[in-house]
Amino acid sequence: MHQENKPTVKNNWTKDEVVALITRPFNDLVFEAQQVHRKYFDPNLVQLSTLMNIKTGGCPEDCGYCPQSAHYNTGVNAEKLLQLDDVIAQAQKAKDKGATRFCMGAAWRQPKQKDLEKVIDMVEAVKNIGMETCVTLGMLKQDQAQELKSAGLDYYNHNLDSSPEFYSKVISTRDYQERLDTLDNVRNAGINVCCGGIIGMGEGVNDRAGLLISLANMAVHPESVPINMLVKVEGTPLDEAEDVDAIDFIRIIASARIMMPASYVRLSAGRSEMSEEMQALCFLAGANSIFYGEKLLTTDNPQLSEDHKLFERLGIQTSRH
Ligand code: SAM
Ligand code: DTB
Ligand code: SF4
Repeated sequence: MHQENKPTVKNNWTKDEVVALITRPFNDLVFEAQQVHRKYFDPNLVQLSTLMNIKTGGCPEDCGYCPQSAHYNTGVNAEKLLQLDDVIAQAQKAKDKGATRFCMGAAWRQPKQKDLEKVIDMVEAVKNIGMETCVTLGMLKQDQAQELKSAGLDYYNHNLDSSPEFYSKVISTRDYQERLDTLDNVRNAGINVCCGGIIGMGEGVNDRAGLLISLANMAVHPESVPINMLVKVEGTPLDEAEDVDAIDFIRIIASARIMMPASYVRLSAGRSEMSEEMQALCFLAGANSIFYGEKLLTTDNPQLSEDHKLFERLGIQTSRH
């Protein structure tokens, strides 16, 4: 980031303002997003994060999009927390392939103390091989966040997923405020916040605006903002959700970039279902990070060779260690 361009953090966005932003003429919206992007970032540089599911399935929460919820029959079976050696081997592989951050996900409502200690060992080991670390373990208490910080954790991912109003249509076992509380605990511990949402759950433009407002009106913007396009998984309540219009999705990327100018905006789940042209427009609209690796948590992501081919066609470089 260019040091001379300190971001002016606007955190009083109104619904009307953001709906107007999202629905501006597409060319005006994307042009402004790209201008903002260039003030804070190299426009031809994308950061690569690799995901690993360290604890699969059997989750007690009922998130309507999630293949790992125990409430739905999706063919994903519950497994135990992985062993440290497996995690180190995968992280080393990810580093060798060019990822700079390793993100470990667990299908938990919240971590038990005994499990947290094992995750802490993983964080320390991944840091030792010279990668940035991120974990997503569900709700976190203040002292647990502090422990992760002491272990050297760089980022904690915890998504708001949608607007406060739409959220309860998708999840009943945890409320919006509990998510905000976890995010406060992460922020207070001095860990970078990774927080975003999902587009394509049947929400309208007001809900998309509501999600962006919840993110951008935080006192400090999340350093990393994953924008996921719903991956429809058979057996989940959202399996039959209507497809997201590609242009509408790109509008959300552009709006996120304008509203959180100095944050990394990650083009997250759903890339396997996107054309290369759609991804290119997302990068033009200000996305500057992706999940890199053949798998997300349980679903498919593009092959590394496909990503490299696309980056080459676009003249995009990836962040170095
Ligand atoms: N269990 C933890 C939690 O929910 O806080 C961490 C893992 S959870 C799988 C992380 C995020 O993945 C969710 O908040 C959601 O935004 C995203 N996600 C899960 N299933 C998805 C799907 N089918 N399509 C797109 N995003 C999804
Ligand atoms: C995020 O926002 N997206 C990632 C990560 N954070 C943990 C997860 C996407 C999961 C997609 C469905 C799956 O593979 O199970
Ligand atoms: Fe559990 Fe996270 Fe999936 Fe919700 S999104 S069911 S909390 S793994």
